[in-house]
Amino acid sequence: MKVAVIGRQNTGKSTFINALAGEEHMIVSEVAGTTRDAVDLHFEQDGRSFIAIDTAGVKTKSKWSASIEYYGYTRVIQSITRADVCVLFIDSTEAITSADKKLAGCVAQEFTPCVLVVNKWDLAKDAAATDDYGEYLTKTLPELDYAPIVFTSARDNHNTDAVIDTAWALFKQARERVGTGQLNRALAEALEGRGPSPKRGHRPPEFYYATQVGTAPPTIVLFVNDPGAIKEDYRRYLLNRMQEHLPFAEVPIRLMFRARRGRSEHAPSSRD
Ligand SMILES: Nc1nc2c(ncn2[C@@H]2O[C@H](COP(=O)(O)OP(=O)(O)OP(=O)(O)O)[C@@H](O)[C@H]2O)c(=O)[nH]1
Ligand SMILES: [Mg+2]
Repeated sequence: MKVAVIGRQNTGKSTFINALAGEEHMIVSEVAGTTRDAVDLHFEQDGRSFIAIDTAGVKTKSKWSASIEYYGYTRVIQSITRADVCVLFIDSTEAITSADKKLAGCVAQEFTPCVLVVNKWDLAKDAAATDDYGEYLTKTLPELDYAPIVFTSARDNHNTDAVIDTAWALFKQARERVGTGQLNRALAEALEGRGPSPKRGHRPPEFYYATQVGTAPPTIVLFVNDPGAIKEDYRRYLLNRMQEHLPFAEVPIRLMFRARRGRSEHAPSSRD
């Protein structure tokens, strides 16, 4: 398992990796921008081995530089695509900024499972309850609403193992396969709960059946009469129901719509 540790500058990413290692491998300092390049480190935990990638923190936008690369996103996106799971570090002593939101967007776009780590909790825990903070995160980073949240104090090595345990759970979850029976029961339930409304200029949507065609990310193909007829809000509704009813509650699902003729005209064959 490859884990990319990403986040804004100074959120405690290198401190976290040192805590895992039990040694000072990475340079840590209060100066923002301490880590300059992505560094891979190998770990063993409970007989399982994994690689953690320490990345350079991204900057919050400032007035005096217009260059996109200046903020460090391109290199972080490379680490995200290389990783099986992302660990997104949030500094609990500061408000969520546009840089955090942008990173969350990048992770969601790549379909990489993500652990949200609320770090420096030793400094914030007296001011906020974990439930309230969790709600705040879900509201400010809605694109990662499925991502589990872990509260840590990397400096004190508090709860750092829980981050890796959670990452392992997501790694496994993203590799689950569901049978066609279970999948189509979930689809039928979703359709029953709320039917799709027609889109202007298209025939009314009809759903035939669903099948899982891939893992990591779990990829589900829905065969329909007309993929263009499905509205974005209905796609999101289906995605949420799938997340609820399938063993993919905490990882992103890729949902694809494909056109095919109706059941009576063309029954699905085993080659599908
Ligand atoms: N109180 C407290 N301080 C922390 C915690 N974790 C990290 N720090 C401090 O935060 C500062 C930044 O830590 P780093 O680990 O260098 O942060 P980073 O995310 O690697 O920063 P860049 O490499 O610049 O992106 C250091 O002074 C750490 O000692 C924590 O859990 N609690
Ligand atoms: Mg660092």
